Amino acid sequence: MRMAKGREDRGASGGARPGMPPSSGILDAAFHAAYKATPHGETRLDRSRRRAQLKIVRSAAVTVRHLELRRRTLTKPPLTDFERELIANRFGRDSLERADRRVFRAVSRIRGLSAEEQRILRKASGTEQFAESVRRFYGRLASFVREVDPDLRRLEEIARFRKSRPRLDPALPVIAVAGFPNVGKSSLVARLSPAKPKVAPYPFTTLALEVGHADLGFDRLQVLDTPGVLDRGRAANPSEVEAETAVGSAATAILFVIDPTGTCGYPLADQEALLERWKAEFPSVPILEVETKADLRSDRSPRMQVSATTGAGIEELRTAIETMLAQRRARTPLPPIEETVVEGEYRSPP
Ligand SMILES: Nc1nc2c(ncn2[C@@H]2O[C@H](COP(=O)(O)OP(=O)(O)OP(=O)(O)O)[C@@H](O)[C@H]2O)c(=O)[nH]1
Ligand SMILES: [Mg+2]
Repeated sequence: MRMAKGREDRGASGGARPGMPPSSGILDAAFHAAYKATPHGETRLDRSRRRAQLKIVRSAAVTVRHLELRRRTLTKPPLTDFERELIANRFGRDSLERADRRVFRAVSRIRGLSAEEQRILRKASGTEQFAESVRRFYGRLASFVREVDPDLRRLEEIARFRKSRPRLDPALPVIAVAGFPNVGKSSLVARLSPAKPKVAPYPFTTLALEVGHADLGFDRLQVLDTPGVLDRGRAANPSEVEAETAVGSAATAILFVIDPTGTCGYPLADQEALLERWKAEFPSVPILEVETKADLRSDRSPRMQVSATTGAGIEELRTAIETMLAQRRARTPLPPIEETVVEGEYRSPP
């Protein structure tokens, strides 16, 4: 077992280099801490036994600390139900829980192994036995940690994904701006909030959720820009799945954006079909239907019409959103106070 000397930069990542398996950084840090053990003792034999004990205790402690740190990135702050749903839909149901369970099991096994080897060391009587104990422990420790490499990678991946998605405040309403690709959703989000999402004349410009905050009368509102959805069931790409998750799990209301001009590249009938499906699938979520790109057409429509380009109809749209949220608030009984604030449950975004 090689032990790295003199490398001090072993932070939370366990000194991992890009491309290396997570276990190699963790084990590197663990063996380095063990190497630095300087024992006290009356006799040479005492010191030798103590050195072996310290190597085992320290390498176990450092490994456990690193493994626990990886698990903690997903519990601090605690995952919201919406984040859980997003993760389940992106990485597979139970995939986070499975990885976490396996790393937790590795931690328990390492703790057990360390205690067992300490017992053996107490009874051992010669330097050869001490060295054998340490060798055996290092070998098992390394194999336990390597075994969970895929799980550590998965936890890292999920933590990165979580960090890159907006953290929604559960106390504030969320309006999900959704619909087919290229219809002008992001352009509307930019009109309704200070957010500056990317706008471009092709589908799938928005690939991930983004949030902007807006003040509407008494309401502070989270305006959620979502990727376009083509309504093709199982063939949906991860961005479409993300948009549907937001619509189904995060939205207080949906602002369904329709482009009737055809400039988005998708027929009106397909957009209407998606709208009908969502109405059926999410019957408790109010849907506000809006036709956009009004500057490109002159015909009338029973739906509200707006233009993100000229700003026409935007004030009316704000009022409609405000009215819808006020109606919803009037219908929703306030939860008991002790359920509304859970200490440490949520930290506002900076
Ligand atoms: N003329 C006109 N063009 C608009 C309007 N709103 C958006 N567009 C244009 O439509 C194209 C798509 O706009 P986006 O806001 O990126 O559309 P999106 O729905 O967010 O697109 P995806 O993120 O790809 O799903 C861009 O070229 C916009 O400039 C509008 O009201 N009038
Ligand atoms: Mg967009």
